[in-house]
Amino acid sequence: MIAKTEEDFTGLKEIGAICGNIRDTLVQAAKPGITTKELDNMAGELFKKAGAVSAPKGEYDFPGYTCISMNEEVAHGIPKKRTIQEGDLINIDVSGSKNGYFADTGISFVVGKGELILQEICDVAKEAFEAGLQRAKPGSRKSGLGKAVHTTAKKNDLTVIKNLTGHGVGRSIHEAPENILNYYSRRDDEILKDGMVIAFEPFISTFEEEVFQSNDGWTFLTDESFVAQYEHTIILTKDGPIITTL
Ligand code: M1C
Ligand code: CO
Ligand code: CO
Repeated sequence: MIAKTEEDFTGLKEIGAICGNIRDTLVQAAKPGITTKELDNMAGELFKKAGAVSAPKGEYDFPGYTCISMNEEVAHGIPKKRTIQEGDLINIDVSGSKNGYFADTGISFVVGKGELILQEICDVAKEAFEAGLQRAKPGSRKSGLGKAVHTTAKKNDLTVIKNLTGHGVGRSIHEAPENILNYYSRRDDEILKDGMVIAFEPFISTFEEEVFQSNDGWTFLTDESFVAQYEHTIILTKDGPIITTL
């Protein structure tokens, strides 16, 4: 969407704060011994308390309030009776709506002490987000974000996932502009607009560049790589970006 009115900004910030808080609460609770289903139930309670609705459930009938992915799972992981252990790579992705406004945020992290490379991909995903954010300005090309993500990955001897993308958000969970890529494409000539709301979500990988879909119909998996994501909802304005999900 293009945010224009005071009401737009207030509504987007409200659901942004709700999703950001749920994300942080689940990250804090993701300790060895807890299952991803237990984490997801906490999110369900928090959505309800906030008068908000989970986007995966509300929009797609996804079997969970949030997407929680572990190790070989990259995205759209289904919360289940799988116990978290020290050293696991976890991704928690929280998206929801309230009063017709949507937000989307996610983070990958390592539980306790894990392999160094896992922490590294998480750090580089955040670094890639920050590099793209510098280019997230009205009047600039959308492709600049992907360029920044890919450059950051290559600088760190890592790769990007080419078949997962960021997207517009605001009045629904996935809307125009489509396909905010993790790499530069010359064909992508879209210009970012003042007030445009996007979910920017770089995916950084140890070496593979594509994920594939599990036969559960939801989960995106890797073969031999590990992948990290970092996502926020951003309102682009000429006075600088507003991150609603901090
Ligand atoms: C690139 C994996 C896809 N919040 C989720 C997302 C995922 N992005 O947009 O960040 C969507 C959740 C819907 C099941
Ligand atoms: Co998301
Ligand atoms: Co998203």
